[in-house]
Amino acid sequence: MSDYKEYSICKDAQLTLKKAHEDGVETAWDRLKKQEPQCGYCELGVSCRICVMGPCRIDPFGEGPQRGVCGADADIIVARNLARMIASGAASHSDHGRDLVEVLYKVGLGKAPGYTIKDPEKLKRIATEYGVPTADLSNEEIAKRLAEAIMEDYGMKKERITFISRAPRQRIELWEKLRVIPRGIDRETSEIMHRTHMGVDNDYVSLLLAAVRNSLSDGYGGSMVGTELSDIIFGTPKPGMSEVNLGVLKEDQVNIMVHGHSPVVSEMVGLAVNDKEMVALAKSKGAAGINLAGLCCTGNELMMRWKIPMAGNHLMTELTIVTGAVESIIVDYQCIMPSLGQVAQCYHTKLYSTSDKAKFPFMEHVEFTPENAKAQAYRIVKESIENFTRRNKLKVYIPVAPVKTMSGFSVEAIVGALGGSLTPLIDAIKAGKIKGAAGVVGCNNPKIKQDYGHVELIKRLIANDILVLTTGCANVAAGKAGLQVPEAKEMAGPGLKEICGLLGIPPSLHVGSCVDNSRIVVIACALANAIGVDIAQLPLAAAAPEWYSEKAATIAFYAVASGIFTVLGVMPPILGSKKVAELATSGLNNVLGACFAVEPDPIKAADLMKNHIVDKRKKLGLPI
Ligand code: BF8
Ligand code: SF4
Repeated sequence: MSDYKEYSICKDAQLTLKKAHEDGVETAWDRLKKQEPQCGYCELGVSCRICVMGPCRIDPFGEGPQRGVCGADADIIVARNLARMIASGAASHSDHGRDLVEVLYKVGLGKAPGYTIKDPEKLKRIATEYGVPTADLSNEEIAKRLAEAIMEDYGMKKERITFISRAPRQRIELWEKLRVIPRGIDRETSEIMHRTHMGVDNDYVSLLLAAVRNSLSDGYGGSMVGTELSDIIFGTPKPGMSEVNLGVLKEDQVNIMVHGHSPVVSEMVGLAVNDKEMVALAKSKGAAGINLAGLCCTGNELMMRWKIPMAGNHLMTELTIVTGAVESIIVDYQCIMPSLGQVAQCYHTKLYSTSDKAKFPFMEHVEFTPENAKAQAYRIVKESIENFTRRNKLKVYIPVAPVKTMSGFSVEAIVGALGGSLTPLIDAIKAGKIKGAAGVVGCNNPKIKQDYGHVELIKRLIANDILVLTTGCANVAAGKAGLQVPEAKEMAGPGLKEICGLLGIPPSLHVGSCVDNSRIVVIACALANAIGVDIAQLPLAAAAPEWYSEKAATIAFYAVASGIFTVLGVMPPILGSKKVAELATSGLNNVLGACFAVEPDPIKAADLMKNHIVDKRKKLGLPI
């Protein structure tokens, strides 16, 4: 493939992939090819290696074995594997959230130099939600007490996690009936690992309900904690302009990238690169300055708050190094390909891991803690500046010019843009100017042409007057395609165009990183509460067109558990059990009022979502 158009719709990806191959660099696309054909048993979810009586597999054609050594059939094996997938996703987000709790706690103790409380008003609001007193207490004392209260949400002292109360009454009653209210953030993940051990839960329905509870412990627990505490510590995002794609790299500057998910590390790097002494040092080495840019969700966190430019999403991470223009990449955790260090061997780029729980081949480990983060950030920035002198100018290739994009749509910012309440949005939905809203979220996956799923889907949704909210790698796809600037209203249907024009907002809103899917949940809950209906009655839908990650599976699960119809662009490994597949794609409707669909074609996916929204509007008696 000489022009690489089969791999990605993005010019920067196509051109840099060509350079990667000229430079002899292997990428995720190449490795996927080497893996093909991938294991059919695993694709169907019918292989099990939970214990060492196995590994076992079920013959999907009914001729070979129908039970594992322990006696588990396809339904049990598929449900157990799926539940473990959800548990891993929930654990990832929730452990990320826990790191924010730790920072908040240490800020309260005065043991986290460099970190402060950037949004004291939100600190007080969330403290009140947790029943923590705020009157006559310093911000630090409130921070400490709030952190302690949230720590209890992680354990088993409570009957239910705190933020679950944000859901509408009808939904909570349904969850109570189904016994899926999370009792503790860690408890539910731990329980799934227990249930799926050989010889514990062997009923596929019971396993899936436990997985639902685990996913809710993420959506209304770990992720929501991650979002709310990040806002308190680093500031609640406000809308503003920035830039996106590989063109954000600067040929004449020291380029430092931050990659991963937690803003705890990258915020301190942001502090260091703006230090006058560091800038002077960069100039003394012949650079015009220091350019900080993001990758993946760490990039989303920085773009949301500080409008730091974004170099790319998941499948761009290796290609970023291939530009030859990057002095360092500082990673925290999640979605960081273990190949990055190998790619960097061909260039001068230095890679740093920063978390005790995330170490990688060919990366230098510089451990960050709340106590030492500021000092460590300065150390790495200094080394990155020194590394500028090692850059081989002949190898530098920045393939495109950057594209403008808008970011920063926290719930507070959306309510602010609407003039202080959700009423104007509700009125626009009732009048049919906005037909409904859709979350378009998730990853890249080399099995799908990069960003094609996101961009085509979003284009069709907005053309049908459906307001889009994006998170994670979907943001980058939408941003690069010019869908997240106010001018993109021209691509929207007439009603959405009018509203976007009045408010000066894009028809596709960047609401944050993947933990910030909790912002979408908060909006859905607030809309349902304001109208007095359940979330499942609202004209809402969600999609993860290019998902790859266990975290995305968990997000999709808590979306459906919240009552939001969700379309997946990649098939989850469930087809080996007709019962599990049937439950996920239709049976859940009778249980949770929402279900999944799997549709790789974004045009058909948009139709499914549009039809669902029309159906919900009809049932609410709204004009179509
Ligand atoms: O948490 S969208 S590839 S970077 S998992 Fe990862 Fe997927 Fe990107 Fe953000 Ni979310
Ligand atoms: Fe095989 Fe059962 Fe062990 Fe799974 S748990 S590997 S199906 S024996």
